[in-house]
Amino acid sequence: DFGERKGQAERMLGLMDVFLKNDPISLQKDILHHVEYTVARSRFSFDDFEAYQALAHSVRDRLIERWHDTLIHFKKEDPKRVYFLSLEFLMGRSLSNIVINLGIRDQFADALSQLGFDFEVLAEQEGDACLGNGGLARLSACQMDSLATLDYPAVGYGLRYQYGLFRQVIVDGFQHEQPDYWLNFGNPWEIERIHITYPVKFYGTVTDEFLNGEKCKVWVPGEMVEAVAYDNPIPGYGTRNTINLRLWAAKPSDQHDMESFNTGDYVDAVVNRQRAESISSILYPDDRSYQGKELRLKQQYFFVSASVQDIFRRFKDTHKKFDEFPEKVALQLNDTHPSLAIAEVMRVLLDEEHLSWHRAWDIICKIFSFTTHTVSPEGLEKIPVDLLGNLLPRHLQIIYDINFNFVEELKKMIGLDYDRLTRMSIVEEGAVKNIRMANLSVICSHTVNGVSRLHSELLRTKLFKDFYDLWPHKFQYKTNGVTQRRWIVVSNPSLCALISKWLGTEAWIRDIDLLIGLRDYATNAELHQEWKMVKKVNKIRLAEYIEAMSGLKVSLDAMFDVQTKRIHEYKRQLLNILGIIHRYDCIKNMDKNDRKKVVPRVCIIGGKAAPGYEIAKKVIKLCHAVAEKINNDNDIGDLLKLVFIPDYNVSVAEMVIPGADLSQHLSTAGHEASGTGSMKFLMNGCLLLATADGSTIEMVEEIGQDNVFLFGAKAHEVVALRKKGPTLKVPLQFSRVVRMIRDGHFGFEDYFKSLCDKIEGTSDYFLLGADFMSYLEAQAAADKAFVDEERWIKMSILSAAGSGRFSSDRTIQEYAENTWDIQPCRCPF
Ligand code: F55
Repeated sequence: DFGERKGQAERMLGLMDVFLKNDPISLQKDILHHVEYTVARSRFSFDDFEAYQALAHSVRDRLIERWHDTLIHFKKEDPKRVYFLSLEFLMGRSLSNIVINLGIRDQFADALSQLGFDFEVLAEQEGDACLGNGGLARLSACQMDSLATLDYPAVGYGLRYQYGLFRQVIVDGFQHEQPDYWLNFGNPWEIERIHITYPVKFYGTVTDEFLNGEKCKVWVPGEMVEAVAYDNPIPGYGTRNTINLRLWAAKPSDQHDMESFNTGDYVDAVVNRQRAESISSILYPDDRSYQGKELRLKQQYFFVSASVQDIFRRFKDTHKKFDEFPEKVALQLNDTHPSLAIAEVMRVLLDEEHLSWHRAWDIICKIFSFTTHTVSPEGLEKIPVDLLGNLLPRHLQIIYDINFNFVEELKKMIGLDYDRLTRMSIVEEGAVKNIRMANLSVICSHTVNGVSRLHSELLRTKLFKDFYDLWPHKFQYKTNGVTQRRWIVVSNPSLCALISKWLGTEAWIRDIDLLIGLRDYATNAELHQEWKMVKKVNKIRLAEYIEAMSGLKVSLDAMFDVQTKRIHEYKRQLLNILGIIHRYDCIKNMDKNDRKKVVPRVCIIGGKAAPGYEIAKKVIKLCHAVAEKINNDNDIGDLLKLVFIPDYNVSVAEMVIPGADLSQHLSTAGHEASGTGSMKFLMNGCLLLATADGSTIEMVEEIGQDNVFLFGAKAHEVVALRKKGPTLKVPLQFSRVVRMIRDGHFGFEDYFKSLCDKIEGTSDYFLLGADFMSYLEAQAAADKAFVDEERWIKMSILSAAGSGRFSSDRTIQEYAENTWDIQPCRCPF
């Protein structure tokens, strides 16, 4: 490899120790070295944040060793790789996760304590990387952890947004958004690769030209920007494998701009160049609707184009024939957001590699797989044809050609069923013509995955029924999962130690199926005692956070009842709040004796509303208004408290979830594609109060009906209930609590009017009224179980014991075997 520089290379290798050492002295030297030379602070004066930075750099050095070894190993073995394309990755903090996966947490903690530092305190200094909205983005992060741990040859691709998801600040109970300039404090977890750049083209025109007597298309772009790679190593647990998450940042292009410098004003030209950077500047905070914004489309193509160029470069390094492409490349589309990759690969094969349409299309059909994360037709992405044609003229042509061929084939198969042809076409006709990205993705992928069994059923019978009838073999599902490394080992160290003690091994951290072994001790008194202690420790941590944040003191004897997730009408945070008002009203109307029987509750709600989502924002305000009233009512005391936790993100979740006794998952059945928050709660021994929706159905199968508080209409009943609509009777209790809001019990009655109107009369689309009694019954059942402590703890143990199926390790293994057809490629130690 080194060729003429062999002698030099040997000398260099001789100068380096084989690997960095992990004994306390080496670690301490290393940390102090980084204090002085990387952070550039004096060894005698640095604060906790600077200590964190030095610590992070020492960890990074060790991470890089393994990352290099893995990349070299992959290069040597040249296995088929999966390229995971996602516009969002919600990584949260990295330090603890990385040292745990590298297996050097205790060594670092010891080394630090000898220096007078507490590892946990320094870890708290790290800010979250919030390059995503919600479940979809956190799922990508969990799946990267599993891909690395299971030794799969995988590469993640995404965008390096300068501004992550907005920070939620609450002022007078209202949500305000503030920018998250997360890179302000530096990012030790990324490696800037200034030499790995690709030009990305936009706008311009397409002309027909002749090349060697063949007609071909030439795209003359009107704008060019440069994509620069930032690599984020992702370490596996219990393996040397450390895979790469490559995020692209936009920089002005040097080649293209020379013209303007020669012709125009120098200062103007420089200022104009800065505009290029705006492509990767901001994450769109909306997790439901597509607004047809040009910048968003530019982001999608920017990251797709850079990733595809990178994939082709890697392939061409070692391969000549494109027919081998599908043996080496699997492209996974995380929702439709990266689906321009289909047109882009097609374009490169046709226009740059000069393959025939037939050969190129054959390759396309073998490499793409698509996972959708939505249930509703409105959730499917559409791009106005005008927008696409202007920004990416050649891609629009290719999409039209794909569609033309598809529709011709379809006619042969189903005849001239005009309605069906119209529904299945990639192009939606109408006042504004749109490209249906979901149809494009389904047509061009060999596999379409749902994220839970119910979701898959809905895809087959509703959303993609026409396609399912045509190609039943394409449709699969992989029930989502979450990584136990982050959601138990990192976030709940006491539970982690307890599980390892009772199972007699730490092997469950890689092999989640072992967790089921806890079932054997579900009634063991000694385990019960220890289990209780662990929950208490975590409740204390959460209570301290609540007090520090809001000044509210909460009782540790109360049931900690949590609902944390993005705010959405279908997730029904409003149902929770109405239930709380009902509880409050009941307590107010009780006599002293009855009050003694009330099970005390601390209700905790958290989550962000999309900035333009008015109703969701009103829910947040209502929560605060109700909390204000209840928490200051002396009649109520510790019997009921309501807390809104602001700025819910990954690191807040790591603290909230282990401290929860009960968690709520209230989506109207048939609306939550999967739900992954519930899995994190389950793993932490938190009981679920939930509708039969998304993955919950499968969770109930694992842990048994008796161990979940299920309520509400089932998915098939929801359809019937909606049809009944106006004739539906709502319970008096429901009307009463809504009336309390309308009457100004909590103030702001004018502001809340539209919220109340949304759930009364014929407009209660998400069926809060219809499910209300059933919800109250489930809540009463939870109260009853909670006072029977032994029963509660048993249910809690059985919840954690039964959570194994919901590890992303299982999900990823299923993808590898049934969708991507890839094998593990383990880096030797
Ligand atoms: C983000 C951007 C856009 Cl443009 C649209 C949607 C989103 C987004 O964040 N979606 C999302 O989080 N979907 C969720 O995916 C989870 C993982 O599969 C599911 O568990 C959850 O049910 C689903 O709502």
